[in-house]
Amino acid sequence: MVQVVEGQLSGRDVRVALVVARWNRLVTESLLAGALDALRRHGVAEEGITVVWCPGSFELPLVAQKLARSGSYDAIVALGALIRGETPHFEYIAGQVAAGLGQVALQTGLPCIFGVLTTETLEQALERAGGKYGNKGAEAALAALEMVDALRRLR
Ligand code: DLZ
Repeated sequence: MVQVVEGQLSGRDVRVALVVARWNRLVTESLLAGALDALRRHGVAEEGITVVWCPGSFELPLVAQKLARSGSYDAIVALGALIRGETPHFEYIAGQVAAGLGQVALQTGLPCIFGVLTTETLEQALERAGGKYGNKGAEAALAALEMVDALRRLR
């Protein structure tokens, strides 16, 4: 018989750290609000949620690594907004952040979710932070819950 493993969206006994970039704060505050709402709706306890601010997206992987190594969390969600029009070396920074967060996940074995918007304009970012394209912060939080449950099932 085929064994199928798929994580469920349960926040029970889940501890999540959200690391949030302050750059483009108008956007990242909305991503954070969406993520918090999603975690609470799925049953994550208030004491199971930690929010850490950092200066910009470039700093997200280092903070995520520190949090992941602490042993205090089941998943890390990194939230940021990189906007090409305002960001020289946009591709370089975006690539570094994506690779860095991926490394944290592989090195620590913890889900480290990429909730970083990469858009051409501020308007496009806002559309994805509670606007017409939803809230990518909420989606990142749900991805974290699914991954925590999937990894628990694979133990
Ligand atoms: C410097 C910079 C620029 C130009 N643009 C952004 C951005 O669009 N989004 C973002 O999250 N951070 C930006 N930063 C800040 C860098 O990520 C980083 O915080 C600084 O270069 C300090 O290392």
